[in-house]
Amino acid sequence: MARKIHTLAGYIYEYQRSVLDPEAFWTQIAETFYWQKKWDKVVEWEFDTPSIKWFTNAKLNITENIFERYLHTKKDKPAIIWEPNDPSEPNITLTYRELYEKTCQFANALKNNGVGKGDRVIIYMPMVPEAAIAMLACARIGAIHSIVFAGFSANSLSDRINDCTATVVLTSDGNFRGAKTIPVKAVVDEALESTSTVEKVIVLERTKTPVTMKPGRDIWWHDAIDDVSAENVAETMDSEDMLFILYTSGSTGKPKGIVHTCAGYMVNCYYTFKNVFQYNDEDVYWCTADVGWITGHSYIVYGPLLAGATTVMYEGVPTHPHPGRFWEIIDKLKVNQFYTAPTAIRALAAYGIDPVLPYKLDSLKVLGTVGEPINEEAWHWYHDHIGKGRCPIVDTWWQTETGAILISPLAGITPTKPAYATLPLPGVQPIIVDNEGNELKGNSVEGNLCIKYPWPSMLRTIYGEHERCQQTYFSTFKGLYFTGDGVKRDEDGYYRILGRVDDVINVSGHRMGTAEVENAINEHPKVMESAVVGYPHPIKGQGIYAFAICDMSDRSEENLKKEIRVTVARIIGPIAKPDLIQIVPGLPKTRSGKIMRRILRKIATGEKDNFGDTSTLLDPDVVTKIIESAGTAS
Ligand code: 7RM
Repeated sequence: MARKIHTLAGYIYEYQRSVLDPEAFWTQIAETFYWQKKWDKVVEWEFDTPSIKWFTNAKLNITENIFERYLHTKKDKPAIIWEPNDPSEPNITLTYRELYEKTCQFANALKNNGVGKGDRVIIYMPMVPEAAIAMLACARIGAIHSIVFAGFSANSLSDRINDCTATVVLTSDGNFRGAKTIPVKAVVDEALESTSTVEKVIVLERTKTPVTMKPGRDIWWHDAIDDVSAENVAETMDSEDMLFILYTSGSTGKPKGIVHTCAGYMVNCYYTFKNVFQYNDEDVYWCTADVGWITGHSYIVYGPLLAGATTVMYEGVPTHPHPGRFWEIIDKLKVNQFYTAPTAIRALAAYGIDPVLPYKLDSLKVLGTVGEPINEEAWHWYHDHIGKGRCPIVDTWWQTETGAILISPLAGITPTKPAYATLPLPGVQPIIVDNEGNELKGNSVEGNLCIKYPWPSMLRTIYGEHERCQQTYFSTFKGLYFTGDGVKRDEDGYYRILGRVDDVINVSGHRMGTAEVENAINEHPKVMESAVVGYPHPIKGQGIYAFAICDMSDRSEENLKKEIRVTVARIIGPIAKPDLIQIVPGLPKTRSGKIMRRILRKIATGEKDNFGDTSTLLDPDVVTKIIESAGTAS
């Protein structure tokens, strides 16, 4: 297997080599793939505009690097093991051959329904094998998939459909999530009332929830594939053709359509998967993310399948029907690598170790975390009670924008340190700068995390908004990619991610823009103005704290807060509902009208003094009033 690192010395050697000669380093990895035509140049880039191209003029199809590449040797190997929400329903295994045939068949079905290369296809589906099949089928024919997490509201869905002018939506009748059945087709119907580009909706039958099918527009998945051939010749893609768009929240109201392209994403996903998790051919690997997030794209579907791995896909939630469900699945499927989020670890740790005790967990070799900083307590609980002290924890730092893991231990090879993402992977050149953009050299420094050299799976643009891409990531610090994260490099040179330094809140590993939540709150007719900040939350990592100026004349406070939450769930989705709402008489503003979030963040954390310089405030009294009524937040 290509470029798999086996020793610490090997890591150090590869890292140095990757910095001294990045092109030679990435060439050697890329050469193990199947290319219809090889590249002219490895990388062409400049960060000012920005313009980033990897493997220029090469031709490929990512699905040929999953299927045609492995069918000879792995056709009967499980590609996906799907575990249903309800433990009494049988699980499903798809071998590489079966997944290949289903992908080709659905690719043909998409074509029959008018989808062609470059068309945008929205996937709004539960965690079922068909979600992966949908992604792969799009990639097969060169259609650009954009997955919208099925917990998002009709309004969020229609915004995304409109932004990328999608012509097809793939969905299901309903989704099983724990004890709930969510009627997702109805959400799609509502969303499509405010869109004009969608011609076809393909609906998978999953829950048998009654749905209305609009003639001419809506078709059942099983009808779409009925009698359709399972043979399909992969579309020829240019390295820089778009593979997918994935929307993520930013510091302004409108989500950004992060664009990833074919070749670089493929090479980088594969390389990081192999090395970080140290996957071996017989292993069973499980990432608990949802395919609606980047982690699901890169480390449930593309990374593992490009490595010929067996990847587990779980439909349900960690605590249903009991808080030992994850551990039960690990024993049942003999999972070797387990990758989850700190918020899930904290939520399960809150039940104590009783739900863990019935399970052996002896198949586990590697544990991983992603999505937010992990606190030391959760790290130790995971290490001791799940890994039984035997399994290295890879704390993987990366972003929707980076496409693949950038900073992380290599399991069992490089050292780990609780709460540290530790060291950059080969090919990754982090740099820490102060707020003026001066590089902070050496160890024991803290500042803004930037990357100074491109890596293959980095974002290329924001869909339809290249200027915004430049502004958001490449203008804060000239010549550098700015991550939006604060970071510390300790005395040993290890990186510890400190969290966002911009107006983004990380709730249970999901990024929420404060402006986006404020806009949603302000939709309530009784809200005049609001300001949203993050605050430390024992399970979610960060919770959402909303300060709102409201007309209270005809509502009880309790009812108004309820209504605000319903409004936010309707506009964005339940994940964006504020944990705490405080009705306030005013907001701390500067004379120029800017809300001083710094002060609100302190109040939300429970501080009563040390607000620093408040002399620039329009009305310093308002701070006192907010502090006095902080106890009413609920
Ligand atoms: C993969 C993913 C990205 C943001 C990122 C960080 C935070 C992610 C870690 C982390 C500390 C980690 N993509 N983050 N991983 N913080 N340690 N290991 O989560 O686009 O949804 O979020 O998440 O703030 O900028 S994401």
